[in-house]
Amino acid sequence: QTAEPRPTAPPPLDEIKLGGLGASRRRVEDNRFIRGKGNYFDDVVLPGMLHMEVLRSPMAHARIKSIDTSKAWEIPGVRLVLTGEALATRNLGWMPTLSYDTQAVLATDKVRFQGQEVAAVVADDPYIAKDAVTAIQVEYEPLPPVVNPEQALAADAPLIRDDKLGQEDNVVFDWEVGDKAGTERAFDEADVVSRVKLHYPRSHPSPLEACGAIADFDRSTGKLTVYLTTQAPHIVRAAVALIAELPEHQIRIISPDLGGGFGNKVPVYPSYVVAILASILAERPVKWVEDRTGNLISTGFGRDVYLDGQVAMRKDGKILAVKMNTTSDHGAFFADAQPSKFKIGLMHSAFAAYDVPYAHLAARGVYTTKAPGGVAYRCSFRVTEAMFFQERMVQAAAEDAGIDQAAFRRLNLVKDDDFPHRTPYGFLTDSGQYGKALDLALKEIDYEGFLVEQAEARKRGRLLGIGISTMTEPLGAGNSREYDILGIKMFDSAELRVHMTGKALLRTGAKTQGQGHETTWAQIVAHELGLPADDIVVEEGDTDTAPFGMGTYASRSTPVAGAAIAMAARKVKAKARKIAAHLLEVSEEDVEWELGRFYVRSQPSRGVTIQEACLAAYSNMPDGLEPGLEAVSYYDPPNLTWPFAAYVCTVEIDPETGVWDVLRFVAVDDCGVRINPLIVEGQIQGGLTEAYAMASMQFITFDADGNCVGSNFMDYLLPTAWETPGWELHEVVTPSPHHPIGAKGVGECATVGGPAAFVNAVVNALSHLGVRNVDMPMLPDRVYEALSKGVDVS
Ligand code: MCN
Ligand code: CUM
Repeated sequence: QTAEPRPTAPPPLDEIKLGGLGASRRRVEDNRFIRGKGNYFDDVVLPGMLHMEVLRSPMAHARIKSIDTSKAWEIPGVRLVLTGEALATRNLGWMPTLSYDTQAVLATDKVRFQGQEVAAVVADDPYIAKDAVTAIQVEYEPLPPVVNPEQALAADAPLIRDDKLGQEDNVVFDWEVGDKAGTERAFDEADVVSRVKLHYPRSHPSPLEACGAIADFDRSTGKLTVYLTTQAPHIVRAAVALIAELPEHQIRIISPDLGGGFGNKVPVYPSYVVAILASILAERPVKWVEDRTGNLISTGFGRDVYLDGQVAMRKDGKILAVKMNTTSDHGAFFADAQPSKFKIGLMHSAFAAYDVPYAHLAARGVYTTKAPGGVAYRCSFRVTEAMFFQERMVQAAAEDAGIDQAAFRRLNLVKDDDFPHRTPYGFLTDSGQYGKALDLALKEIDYEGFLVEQAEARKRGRLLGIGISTMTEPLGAGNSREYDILGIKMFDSAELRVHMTGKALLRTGAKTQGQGHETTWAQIVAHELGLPADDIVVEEGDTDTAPFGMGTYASRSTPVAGAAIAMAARKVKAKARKIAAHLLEVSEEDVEWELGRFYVRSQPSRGVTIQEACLAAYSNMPDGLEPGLEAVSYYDPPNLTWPFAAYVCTVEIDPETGVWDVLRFVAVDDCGVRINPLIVEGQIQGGLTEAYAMASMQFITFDADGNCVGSNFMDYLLPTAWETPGWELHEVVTPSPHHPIGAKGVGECATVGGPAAFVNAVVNALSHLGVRNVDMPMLPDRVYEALSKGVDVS
């Protein structure tokens, strides 16, 4: 059949009604989540499945003298007891980390942090496995613990990584970037130099669902299937292929619904590897479920970085240069998941929003007897630390120069006509309207009015403070020139299959953990093709079906996979256009497009809908054109996307107790074009809540013996609706010039930019008392000490 003219052209489709760009579409995945119908790895039950439990070290640092497993073997129902020694005979005692270090799978020589995996039991049920683990007898010879960089770098510090040939101290790396000579010159010429020393404490991503795996090796087919809590299934497949020396096509990693990730599910954990080996040995499926304490003491930490930061200025407040010296505590193994090229992640994205001519960063990483990790909890490869340090340095600099914080930022922020802007450490930012966002935030909070109120309040002994945080951050690694993990380039992918009825299946190399990809990805297709979003189903996380991708972290999904989706949809549209030309009996050049419909340029009433073109792809294709309507796109972004945020917070501190309350928090976010405003706001609210958590109550700390304090949710606090302030959200939209739909990432912005707003506010409330810093978490006793003695508290 061919297309008959209609009397008049149909009315244009309403993109919002279709669920396209800008539609606050309700999250489709919530249909199953709120009904308890989610499919988490713990819901998977395989025939003959065995259960694994891991024995963890009670000591932070100790030599293993012996491990006696005989009592565990005697317990009925025990199938396997594994130690590092048993693994070592298969060359699996150690595994590579994502940062080119090595990590013990099960400890053989020494334990190097409390909670380290020492042995594992596989049994008929989880209770037997737990009992049997306690029957394993390990004889330890204690060694001195090392719980911070100062101890690690002391002359008489014990050598933690004595397993590594040529390692003579506890230094992981020394890395520097920037123009050292230029920076020194600028400091020499400066009128004012401001200096702060800060610590960004260790935090934990604490998703509601901890980690786990079900490994299922089928000897008859040689295929290994692993249900795994991972944000990056294809990276795990590559790692397993490397570690277990299995061929890639025989490995299938399935990441089902995840109960939150927040970076916790990026690393490859020893217990994953042990579960896989156990399944190969037992020839049965083996399941490992991490308990809460195991998760809190041993997996995927973030932060733990010290800064000595300096800003050189002219006396009018213009920044001339910055110097940053960081020391990061990586625990016993350098296991950060981050681009290989950059030893301290993207710390050098600091000051990207400011016009700073010279900068130099010297970063030192050290080993301690603490759990590894390093990049997690909405960190975007240490951008969290970079922006926190930057915004704390900026506030101190404004104070030291005697200039109002808002005016100081206005003076130094990059101007609208200055894009693309080369940052002091060499990135190129894409777009922004920083002044507009800052002004909106200040207007909404009534900045001038608050300053008057604050001055009045001070006279009566009330402590009011206002804190600002303005930042742009790099989201969307990578471009393949600069970004790789273990040599695998950081691009991403989408595969779009359009069925004959105009319904479609979309798969990507990303992996949602709660961000709502099933909802938002369909909206991109709806925007590109005019198909209703409800007609598009989204699948992620199965390496046997999803196109190869690097997974979801560093808020890279929208910038990279999201771009791939638009490009795949455009390929589909290009083919549909050929089919439409055939149906309309005109040449392709005469075919025009409006949302959801092709029509003849000279006769707009003659057209075919996208659905009609889809049907024809299977039933009436032109000669010489392949049937079907599918496309795959691998997208290698030309640049990162650079969203901007201006956060302003007001607080009141109780001078009697040090308890501080957030009075108001205004957030202006510019993440370019918003695919789904409702989801974006949810991401910002969640991110601000995490920022508030770190600023007010969370840190993973260690006692002098290296015991992890914070092994449960009584000690490691999660803010509830009771403590969490109300967030006042506003937007500015500056599209990314290089992203196909102008979108920038947003998932981590609020956690990256948020903390400094709280700390700046508390410090501002105390500045007239001589206080320049209170380290996070700003627990009441710390704040009280600062205000009662007029001192910095770290
Ligand atoms: N979005 C949008 N318009 C934009 C940008 C984003 O509508 N301009 C939508 C996206 O389509 C997506 C969501 O917002 O549904 C987040 O997108 P993006 O910023 O691309 O971030 P990712 O999808 O890559 O998510 C990763 C990011 C990270 S790194 C952490 S950590 C984190 C976070 O997301 N973990 C989360 N948010 C989380 N939210 C939940 N619920 N659970 C987690 O584990
Ligand atoms: Cu660094 S936490 Mo997120 O990038 O998965």
